[in-house]
Amino acid sequence: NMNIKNELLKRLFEAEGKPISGQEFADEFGLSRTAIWKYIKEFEEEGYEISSIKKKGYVLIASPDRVNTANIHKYLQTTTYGWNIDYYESCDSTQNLAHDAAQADAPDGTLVISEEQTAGKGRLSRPWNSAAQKGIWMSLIVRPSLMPQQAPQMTLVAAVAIVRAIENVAGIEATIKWPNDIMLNGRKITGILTELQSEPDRVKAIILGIGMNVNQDEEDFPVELKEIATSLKIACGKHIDRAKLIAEILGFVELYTKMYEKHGFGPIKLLWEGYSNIAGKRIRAVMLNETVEGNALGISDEGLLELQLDDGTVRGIYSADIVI
Ligand code: BT5
Repeated sequence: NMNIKNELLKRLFEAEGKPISGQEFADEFGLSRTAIWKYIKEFEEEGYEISSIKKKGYVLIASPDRVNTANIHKYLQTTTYGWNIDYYESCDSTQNLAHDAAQADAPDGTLVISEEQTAGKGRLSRPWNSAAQKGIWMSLIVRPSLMPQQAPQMTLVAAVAIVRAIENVAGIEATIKWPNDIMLNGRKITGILTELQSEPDRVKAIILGIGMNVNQDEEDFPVELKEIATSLKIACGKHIDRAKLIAEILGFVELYTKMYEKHGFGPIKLLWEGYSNIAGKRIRAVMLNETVEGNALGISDEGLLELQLDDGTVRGIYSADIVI
C-alpha cells in the first residue's frame, strides 16, 4: 500500500535521526512487523540508508538524490499545491501525463514529476532535453478562477515564482527572457510551457510545465545545447537539493497565482519587470509567419510584449522567439 509506505517514510524523515518503532507503526496501521521490514528493504533498494537499532527501531541515515513525494513533502509549505504528487522514475513527458490526469479530474495543485523524460517537449513540440536526475521536469495542474484569455499570463506568473525560488535556494539572481525563458549568464536554465484545458468562458485547468537544469555539468549537455544552456550547478558551483527547490517553486507559484486571481495582472507585471532583461533593448521577434524587429518597450497589462517598430508604431506580440 503506497500511502502507508509514504507515511512510514515521512515519519522516518520527521524523526530527524531518532528511531521509529517498527512495532508501534505496525500496530497503528494494523500490519505485521514483517510488512514493515519489507518496506524498509524497499527503501534501501531505492537508495535510502536506514539503520536498525535493537529494541528501538529504524533510523533514517541518508536519503537519495530523488524528487519523490517524501523528499518534496519534507520541505513543502504550501496550502494546496504539491500535496498530491504523481512521481515517475521515467516517463515520456510529464506534460502529457498531466493532461490525462487533469482530464480525469486530478485536484488543483496536483504535481506530475519525473526523474527523466524520454520525450520532453518545448513549445511547438520542440524537443526538451531532460537527463535523469539532473534537473526538475515537472507539470503542475492548477485550476484558478480565470478566463481562458488570462491563461498565457500564467507563464509570467511562473517565471517570477521560479526566479524568486532560485534566489532563495541558490543565492543567485536569474533574469526572465520574455515569454518563457529563465536565463543565467546569457544561457537558458529554465523553460516554461503553459497549456490550457478550457471551456468557452472558464479555465478548467492550466498545465504548467517547468523544465529546469539543476545539477548538470558542462559535459552533460548534448552538443546542440552546449552554447545555449546552463545549469544552476554550473552557475553557482555547488550541487543543489532539487526537492527543496521544487518546494520553494511551488510555494511562490501558489502565492503569485492567488495574487493574480485576486488582484489581476498589475502586481505580477511590476514584479516581472524587475526581473526581465528585455525592456529598452533592440530585439527581433520570430513568429510562425513573420519576423519583426524593433525596440522592446516592456509588457502590456495583458502580458503582451510591446515592440516599437522602426516606423514608430507599437505592436503587441502574443508569443514569439526573441533574438536579442
Ligand atoms: C520551452 O520551450 O522552453 C518549454 C520547455 C518545457 C519543458 C517542461 S519539462 C516538464 C514538462 N514536460 C514536458 O514535456 N515539457 C515540460 P521552447 O521555448 O520552445 O524552447 C525549446 C528549445 O530550448 C529547444 O528547441 C532547444 O533549443 C532548447 N532546449 C532544449 N532542451 C533544453 C534544456 N534542457 N536546457 C536549455 N535549453 C534547452
